[in-house]
Parts: sequence; C-alpha cells; structure tokens
Amino acid sequence: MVEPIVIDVITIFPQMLKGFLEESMMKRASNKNIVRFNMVDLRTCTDDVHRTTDDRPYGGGPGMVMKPEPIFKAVESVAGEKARVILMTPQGRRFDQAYARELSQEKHLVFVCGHYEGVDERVCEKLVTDEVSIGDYVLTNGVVAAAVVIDSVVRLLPGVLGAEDGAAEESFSEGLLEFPQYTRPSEFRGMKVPGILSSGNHAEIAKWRSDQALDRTRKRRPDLIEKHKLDAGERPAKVLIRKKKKKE
Ligand code: 6GU
Repeated sequence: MVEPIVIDVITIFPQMLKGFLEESMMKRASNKNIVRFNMVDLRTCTDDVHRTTDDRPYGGGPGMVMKPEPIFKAVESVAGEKARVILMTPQGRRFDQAYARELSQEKHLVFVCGHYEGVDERVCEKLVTDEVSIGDYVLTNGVVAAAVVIDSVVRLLPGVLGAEDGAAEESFSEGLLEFPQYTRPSEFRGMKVPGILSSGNHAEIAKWRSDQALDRTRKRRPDLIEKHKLDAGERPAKVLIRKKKKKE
C-alpha cells in the first residue's frame, strides 16, 4: 500500500477550501487514499485573545502584513524537514503544468495562504521553499490560488483520473492547445460536425486534429508555438495522433 501524499493548507479561511476538497475529483482522491488533506486554521496558532494574524507594516503605508509567529507555529506543527512549504503570493514563480508535475512527485506539500497586503518577509526567508503565483492578476486571498494548484497537482497523481483522461492530459504539456471536439448530434441548429471525423479514416482524422491544434495555437497563443519549436527535437508531436476520445 502506497502512502498518500499529504497536503496541508494553512489559512484563516478554511471553510472556503472545504467545499472544494469535498467534491468531485478531490473527494475521490482522498476517498481512495491517494491524498490526505489537512486544513490548519491559522487563528488557532495565535496566542492573544483577539487571535491576531496581521499587523501594520513597519515603515508605514496602507494595508496590513501577516505576522510571522502564527505562520511559523502553524508550519512547524505540520511540516518535517522534507516538506515543500509553498507560499501563495503574486510575487511568486508563475505556476504552470511543468510546475504541477514537479509538485506531484512530492510526498508532503504545505500551502501557506496569504491575505491582505503581504506576509512578513522572514516567513519567505526562513520557512518557505517555494513562492508561487498562479498568474499576473491580484486575488484578495491566496486560498483560491492554492485550490487551483492543488487541483492541478492531485489530478496528476496515479489513480485519480481514468486512463482515458490521463492520456488526454499530455497534449497540453506537449505544448499545443487542444483540437476541437464534437459529440452527438451530428447536426445541431444547422451546425454540422466536420465530415472527416465520421470518415473512419484514422490517419486523416489524426492529421486534421494536428492541423487544427497548430492553427488554433498560432492564433490564440503564439507564445506557445515558440516554445513548442524549441521542444520539438526532444518530443515529436505524437500525442496528438495517438489521442483517442469519445466514440461516435
Ligand atoms: Cl498565489 N495570491 C494572490 N493573492 N493573488 C494572486 C496569486 C496568489 N496568484 C495570482 N494572483
């Protein structure tokens, strides 16, 4: 029996994450003992009657800064030497599929969710192994960002998805966007499914899909095309061809 990956989440809003972890794939993953989730309410790690987790910034200015003591206490209550301690912050390294893969190899992840203006820098210096951002925009609170990262990591763990979905996953990491998909009916409100997809000619279908994926990526995400070219020597675009989905 393999040990589940342990994912601790330190936040002042544990309820925000609870619903997410108790539905769908996250629930399935924990029911199958592939992952063990543990919420830590940061307020339980404070020492004062007001349960203070933030304070005014040294040097002045607007907003509040999260105090170091409760965060150190919370992390030290769950994390051993080997844990990845991940601070969710817009200042962090940009999260992507390769980063998700990297985290999915770990045994223990501890997410620290920031709020307000920021987190005392000593947390970043001494406690945290990774600072992660999910993109170039600002959220009111890191717990939503942690949910994004957790979802993308947990779905990569063996046994969480069915075999079919697992194979489909690879095409994004292959570096291109997905080709268009259709299911029944073959005609809907005058819109027809491309005839090629019902032709039974698998080589032609594979070529059509590969062309569509490239075309779409060029139009929508030219930045990915550059990357794809760089990777092409190492990894030929075979995933697009072998991918097989819903039967007609
Ligand atoms: Cl990790 N936190 C917050 N507050 N905003 C973000 C983010 C994280 N990633 C992008 N925006």
